[in-house]
Amino acid sequence: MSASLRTRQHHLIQKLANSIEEIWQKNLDLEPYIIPEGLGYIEGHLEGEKLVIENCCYQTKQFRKLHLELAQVGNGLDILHCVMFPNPEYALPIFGADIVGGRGGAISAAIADLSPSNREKSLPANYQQSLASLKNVEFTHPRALPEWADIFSEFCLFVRPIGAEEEAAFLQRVEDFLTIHCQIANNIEPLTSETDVANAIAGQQYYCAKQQQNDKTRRVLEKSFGEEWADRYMTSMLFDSIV
Ligand code: BLA
Repeated sequence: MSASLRTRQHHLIQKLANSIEEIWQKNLDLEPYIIPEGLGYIEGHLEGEKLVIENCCYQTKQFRKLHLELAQVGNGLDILHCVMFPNPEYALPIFGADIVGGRGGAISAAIADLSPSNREKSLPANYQQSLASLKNVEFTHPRALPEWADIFSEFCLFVRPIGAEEEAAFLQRVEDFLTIHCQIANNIEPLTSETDVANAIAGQQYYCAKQQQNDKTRRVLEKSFGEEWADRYMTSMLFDSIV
């Protein structure tokens, strides 16, 4: 990904973007992913402020889409969005992270999770064990999930990190999630039953349908690109489920 936008963003976003790419490069056999025409680098400014979006995607045997997106509204609102969609032939959860940094340098929302991607909404036992063994970290400002967000696991971290120490603790936790995820993904056998694959597809469809209900994301996109474009972007680039 070009360094232009990244170097202008909140330092926690820069650090997490660098970490995500490093962990991917180190642990996965990355292959190119064709981003839909015109959606790699995007600028919009319908009402008021300019929105710039940079997308970087890969795929691997176990992941149908690894997506890292950086966005900036005007000069102040910085956004990192990352999702790792598994290939449904592998019973892997969905890694997702979102950081929203407001004007004045504070992060208002930092969320990361390994979310179940099956109809039963359960994480595989090896994930439960690895995640439960991570050191417990306390944040002074935990945030409550909105109503649509029943897709996240019990290990979901959703906070407003205050100060350098909490920002570092958030970064560390996301790095731990990613490392655990890549290690398990590298050693997993594909599913053999069509029913299990169908279940994994349904799980991803449910996850995407819920994420598409995030009005805060939708509104930011609508303001710069209009309703129709925002809807298409949310359903075809951010949360494209398998049909
Ligand atoms: C919140 N997401 C937000 C907010 C904004 C965006 C402005 C509100 C911040 C706040 O409440 O402090 C905006 N996020 C964006 C935009 C993009 C983006 C414009 O990714 C992309 C261009 N969102 C995700 C992923 C997760 C996620 C992968 O994209 C989780 C894994 C979660 N974002 C998420 C949640 C909220 C949020 C749960 C809080 C929503 C709320 O409180 O209503």
